[in-house]
Amino acid sequence: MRVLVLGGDGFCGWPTSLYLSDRGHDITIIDNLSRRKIDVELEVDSLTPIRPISERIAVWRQVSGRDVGFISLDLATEYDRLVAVLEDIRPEAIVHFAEQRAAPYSMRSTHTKRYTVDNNVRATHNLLTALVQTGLDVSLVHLGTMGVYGYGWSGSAPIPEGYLTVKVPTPDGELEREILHPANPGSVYHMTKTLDQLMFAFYAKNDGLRITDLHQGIVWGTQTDQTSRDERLINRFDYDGDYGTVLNRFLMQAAIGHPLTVHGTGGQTRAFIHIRDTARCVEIAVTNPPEDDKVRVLNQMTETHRLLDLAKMVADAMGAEIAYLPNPRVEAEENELIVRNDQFLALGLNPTTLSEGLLEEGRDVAARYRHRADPTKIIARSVWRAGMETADDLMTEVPDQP
Ligand code: NAD
Ligand code: USQ
Repeated sequence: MRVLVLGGDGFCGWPTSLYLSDRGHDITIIDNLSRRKIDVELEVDSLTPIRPISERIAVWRQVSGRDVGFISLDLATEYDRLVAVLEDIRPEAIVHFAEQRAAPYSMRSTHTKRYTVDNNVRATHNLLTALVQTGLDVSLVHLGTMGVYGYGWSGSAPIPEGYLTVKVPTPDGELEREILHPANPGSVYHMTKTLDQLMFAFYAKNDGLRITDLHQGIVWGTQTDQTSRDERLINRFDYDGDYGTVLNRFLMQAAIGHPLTVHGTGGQTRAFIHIRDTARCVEIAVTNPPEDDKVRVLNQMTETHRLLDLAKMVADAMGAEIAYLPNPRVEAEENELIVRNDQFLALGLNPTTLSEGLLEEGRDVAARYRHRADPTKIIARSVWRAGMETADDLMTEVPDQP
């Protein structure tokens, strides 16, 4: 298939682009390289030495014999160019990864809140109107998040895949209705993903666009079979307090002898997926588009874990200590999380789990590049609790230990 990968230079987009290319799809990446620019702004760098996009693509051609196209384009601000690119390439499928994706960065300041909403909402809406304007018959696959459901809202009831059946009282009894699961975002970033959902529902209903929204859990791991073929293809590894996600942060922290930074008691339960499964799931979604004008929602996660259990697992395996830090976020201290992912399993996903030795892969990557780490960037400095402005305000609190 001819596939456009929007955000194809990022942590999920790069390995997915190579995976799809390796599987015989014809890939063009669109990216404005904003993620690399934010690293410059935050004065941090990927733990792994990622190469410029042109070099990445040239090396992939050398090792695979396959071409991947690249177009530098800002989806949020370059609408006419987007339409021209769509008309030129005439993709059969589009994978949309191109949003500002860090919750802490989105809560860092008034500027980053506004940037995250402007960038994400405009990027998604521009894409939808461009698809309507060009009239292309495309299957759109968007990377959403498990965080649209929020945590703890439904207690121990399993989280369904996107929709909930509710009973509405009527004068004569009650009616059953299927609604989008109530949105319960925990950050401005997560809020943009809930707005994306509404835009998808509207354009699917009104214009018949074929859309799949993947509600993805926290991605961990670094390498895939494709990115490990040459060091110059290596994927990015974020460890800083804004962009580093929890499990990769724990692996990196253990590798450099930093205590594992558990927020609060570590009673938060979250959904996880390995980067290899991200790429597999995207291909499954691209090749199985919805058949009608209802947005197809799939929960893209393979397992759930309590953060403290993860920290203990990493601490035991690597000899690290655990630090219980005051939580900079506004979130439930503890929650249960049971998630349905029946659709991906039925479509053939064979999940990669934490117990399959992949923790060692993460540990090896973290250990190999630990000399590149800047320990001053580890503690989360974005504080979104009312009355607290900096991480220093937060450090005056002594959290309860479990
Ligand atoms: P990332 O920041 O590494 O990659 C996003 C890419 O999109 C970057 O290369 C960036 O330059 C590009 N981009 C952003 N705005 C753009 C714009 N306006 N125009 C063009 N390009 C733009 O993020 P990631 O971790 O690869 O996440 C990709 C997607 O998956 C995001 O939408 C994110 O919300 C979702 N997701 C990620 C995770 C995770 O754990 N990383 C989990 C669930 C969902
Ligand atoms: N946490 C710690 N210690 C840390 C970092 C995080 O205890 O050092 C905690 C956080 O307080 C939170 C949990 O770990 O309770 C998850 O944090 P995270 O930064 O790993 O993940 P999150 O902010 O939820 O965002 C990430 C991606 C985002 C994606 C989301 C999927 O950055 O793009 O949408 O995971 S989900 O969480 O399922 O919504």
